[in-house]
Amino acid sequence: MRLNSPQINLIIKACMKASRSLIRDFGEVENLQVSTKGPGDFVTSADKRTEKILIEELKKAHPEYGIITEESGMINKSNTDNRWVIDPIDGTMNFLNGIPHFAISIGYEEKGEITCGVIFNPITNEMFVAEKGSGAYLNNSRIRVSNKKKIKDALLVTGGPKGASKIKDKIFSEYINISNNVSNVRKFGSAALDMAYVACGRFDGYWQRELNYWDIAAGIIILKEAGGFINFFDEVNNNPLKKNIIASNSNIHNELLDLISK
Ligand code: 2AM
Ligand code: CA
Repeated sequence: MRLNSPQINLIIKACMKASRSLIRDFGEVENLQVSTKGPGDFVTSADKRTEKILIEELKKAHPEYGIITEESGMINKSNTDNRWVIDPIDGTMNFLNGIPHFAISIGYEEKGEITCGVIFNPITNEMFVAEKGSGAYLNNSRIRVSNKKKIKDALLVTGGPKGASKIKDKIFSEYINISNNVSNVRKFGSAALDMAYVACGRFDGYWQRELNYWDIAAGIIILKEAGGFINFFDEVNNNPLKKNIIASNSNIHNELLDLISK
């Protein structure tokens, strides 16, 4: 793998450190699964623990960098030139249910642009990594988006709506409409891994509304470096941290965009 920016090395190191406790916590969740109390609170603390380790590690190298995270919000808010964008456990619901499909996702943003990122599933040991101009990798192998030409043959992935969504009907009708025009649709429960799976050609495309920036920050650069196209649609109330996204190979991108009911 020919990625060597200091930032990518820092992210990988932080991920490896945090994943050790995350793997232990996941083992514990599997035990709690069968207990009457259930793993609910435990998962919240696993999320916080993971985030704390990631922040500590990244801060050691750059105490001045801004950080956007799911649990702690903004750190060093005034530094918008250099920012880490962290999701300690993307796919929380999977984690909570003992399903080994979740990931640590960390992107690095320079002057508003994500320039490198890592998505790491510590259970399957799959690490997706990319750096601007250097390609995208799964572990040590270069990855590329699929070459599927027609949307009718495409296997897509999506997520949502979340429980509190106010646009459930719209999301469901969009789902029906898109399903009727593609080969099939999957719902795996981790936006970060959905993006990574498009980047390595397992899925041909992905769309989802009502995401948070940290769900997809690392995915943006991994997908772009794998030759994928990304589009943000229906900007959410001018809130830059809320995202509706389409991500796919280049061939089906415009057709997929047309199927979204804007
Ligand atoms: P999370 O696991 O970190 O919560 C599931 O469709 C995907 O959407 C996951 O990546 C999940 O991230 C993300 N998501 C963002 N906000 C969500 C919410 N309020 N409820 C459920 N999933 C959410
Ligand atoms: Ca998330």
